[in-house]
Amino acid sequence: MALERTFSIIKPDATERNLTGAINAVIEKASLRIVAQKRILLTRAQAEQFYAVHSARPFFGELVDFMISGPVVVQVLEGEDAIATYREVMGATNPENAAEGTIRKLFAKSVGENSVHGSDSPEAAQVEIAQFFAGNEIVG
Ligand code: DAT
Ligand code: MG
Repeated sequence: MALERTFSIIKPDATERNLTGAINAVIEKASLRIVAQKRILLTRAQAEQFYAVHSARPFFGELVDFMISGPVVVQVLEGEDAIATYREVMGATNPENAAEGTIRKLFAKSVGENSVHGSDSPEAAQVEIAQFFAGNEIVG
């Protein structure tokens, strides 16, 4: 086991329903520490860059429109095996397939409006964290 950091986004469908605190409670209950957090509006360019890996997918336009439709909360989470732990806590991409007690089972509206993002690898975590946070904004 290793102390790791992962990148999280609380998405516009969740901020719109005032679920930031409820989602953070699930995160903290899973022993993940929120070591950086800010509420921002993504620009279209930021959202396109963030999801560039999905740019050829049919849902890309819809995804970018959704991600800039309202405020998001970007976060850095720290803990033992934080990347895998947070993916587990988030639940499956499609809330219909998400396990009981996961954030997406509890709160997601649909496969597109699914309340949270979490990095899927150490490489992605490093790139995603650096896109939104300077080193001195992260306090472990
Ligand atoms: P995850 O967010 O679980 O890592 P992903 O990386 O495959 O999932 O996709 C990124 C986001 O794209 C996902 O959170 C929501 C959107 N998305 C994925 N598949 C979709 C689909 N079939 N229809 C609409 N949006 C989709
Ligand atoms: Mg992903």
